[in-house]
Amino acid sequence: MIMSIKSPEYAQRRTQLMQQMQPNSVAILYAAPVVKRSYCLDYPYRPNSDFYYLSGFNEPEAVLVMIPGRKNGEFVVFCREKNQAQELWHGKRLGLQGVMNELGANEALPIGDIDQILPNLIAGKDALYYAFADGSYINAQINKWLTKVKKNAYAPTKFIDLEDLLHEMRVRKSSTEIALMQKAADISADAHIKAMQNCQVGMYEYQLEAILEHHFKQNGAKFCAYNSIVAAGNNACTLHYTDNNCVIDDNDLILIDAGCELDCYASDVTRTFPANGKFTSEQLALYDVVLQANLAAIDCIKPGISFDLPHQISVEIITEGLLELGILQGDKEQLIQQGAYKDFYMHRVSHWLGLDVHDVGSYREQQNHQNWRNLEVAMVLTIEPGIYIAADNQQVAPKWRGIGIRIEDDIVVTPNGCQVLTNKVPKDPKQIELLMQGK
Ligand SMILES: [Mn+2]
Repeated sequence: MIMSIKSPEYAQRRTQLMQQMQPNSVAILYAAPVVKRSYCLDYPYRPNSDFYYLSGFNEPEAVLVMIPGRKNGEFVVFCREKNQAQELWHGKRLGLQGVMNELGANEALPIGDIDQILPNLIAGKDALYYAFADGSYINAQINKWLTKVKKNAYAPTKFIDLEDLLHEMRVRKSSTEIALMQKAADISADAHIKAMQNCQVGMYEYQLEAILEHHFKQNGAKFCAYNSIVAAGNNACTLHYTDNNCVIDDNDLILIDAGCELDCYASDVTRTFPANGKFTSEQLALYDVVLQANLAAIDCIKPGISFDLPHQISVEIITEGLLELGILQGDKEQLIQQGAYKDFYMHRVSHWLGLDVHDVGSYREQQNHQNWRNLEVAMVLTIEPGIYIAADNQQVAPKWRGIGIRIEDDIVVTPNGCQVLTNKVPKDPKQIELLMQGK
């Protein structure tokens, strides 16, 4: 269930990009570098998301060049050549011929020749697109090529951030991407179910983590989309807790925020459940507030609403809930105005989801950056309200302390509303208790 490297969708994306580029321009995009982990060893390779989005190519030491209107072909790729010795140690490479055949490059050239050949491809162009965020290495490369071009030709004088165009394209997902994300969400949902079913008081958090990640890999998801958070008791109040090395106590709630990455597409799922299979009344009271916020925020999602609306709804429900439980005191509207909820709910309810877990793309209108943008069909976002009351919070009654709750789902905007990709894993407290009791 991965997208074939030969999928015509990659070429369609390149065409869509080139149609938006200025006349007489060229775009250059580098593959992600290999990153060293220690001494002789590297981190597992993960392609740059933009690079993968345009090519499906997952080798390092490669450069995509897109030149709209070029007679000899618009898509040129620099890549590693075939090399028997290197491939014996490190695995197969596509090589020049493979890049032509599989990737559909019009021309494939050895990466070692880029400094000689690339200046010819940018000579006489008006504008050069590249990813500004790629930083010092690409800046140095570009300066080197420009210096070379200027010796005997006209060099581009206009430099445009390639990410602006690409990231806007990535905000709306194709049906292939949505199908992939559904698959990733299904694997993650099943992993969360397994964690609930196999949780035992006295286990270490990392043992639950192992259950989740075993399921990811067992189902073809090689990587986690982000470092798994398995937080028992007060650890759940650390928003990005990843130590996962504590023993799970009897009355702990466990917050698991973990999702697999499938073919580079992320899922992002959080569930919170009682270690011993039964919520205490305090845990349940707070849980219900978060669940109502999650459900109401999802319920409002449809094309045309502001990206900010689900957040405002979650703020209102959480403030109201904290008021009812006596954790906040005062006038609801005033408390919302003052942001009193931020002591307990300090993050926003949503982010984009896609090739990156906090996916790229603006949250604001292009015309007016003051305004939140409106949701459109095929956008994918998370909904993840939470309440966190740390053990050392002296402002609230002791019975509420040491409880952290978040409930997070992945949502696709559809023409009539939305579709929840992560519905498979229960979030109703009764259903969670029944599941944990083996029913
Ligand atoms: Mn998230």
